[in-house]
Amino acid sequence: MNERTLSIIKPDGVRKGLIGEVIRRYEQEGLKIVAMKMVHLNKAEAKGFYAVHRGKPFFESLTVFMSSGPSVVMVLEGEKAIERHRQIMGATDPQQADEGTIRRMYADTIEQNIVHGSDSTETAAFEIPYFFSSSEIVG
Ligand code: IDP
Ligand code: MG
Repeated sequence: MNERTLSIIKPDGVRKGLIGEVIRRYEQEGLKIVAMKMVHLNKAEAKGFYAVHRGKPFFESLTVFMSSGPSVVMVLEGEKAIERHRQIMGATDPQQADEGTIRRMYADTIEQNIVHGSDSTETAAFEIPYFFSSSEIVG
């Protein structure tokens, strides 16, 4: 099934100069970029995006981190794009992530793990319009 998923290169990925690396990986893997922009989330926007995690012990720290600098947000499109992107990203904790995944290669901690990816069609349906209107998505 052709799907769309939301990717975020988180503030740590931007600070480490990994925008190009991550985008190159998506292009190599055949995930088509159909929308892209830079954003600097404020705290309220970070809380809204991660509302599903409200109440968890890491929520406060996560939203401070996500609002600590600019991010790159993208919509990726392709066959099984949600699952394929999750595989390319690797597990949430970089120490648990498979060899060759973005998080294993570049992430320092379970919190500062370089990339975000929608985990289901339902999540993608919330996350994509959180950043993009339909006219900002090409194709
Ligand atoms: P995911 O990004 O792999 O889907 P989620 O469980 O949805 O992982 O968590 C969202 C984000 O919250 C993670 O990417 C990471 O930045 C942060 N996070 C998740 N679990 C922890 C934790 O145990 N400690 C600190 N931060 C965490
Ligand atoms: Mg998640």
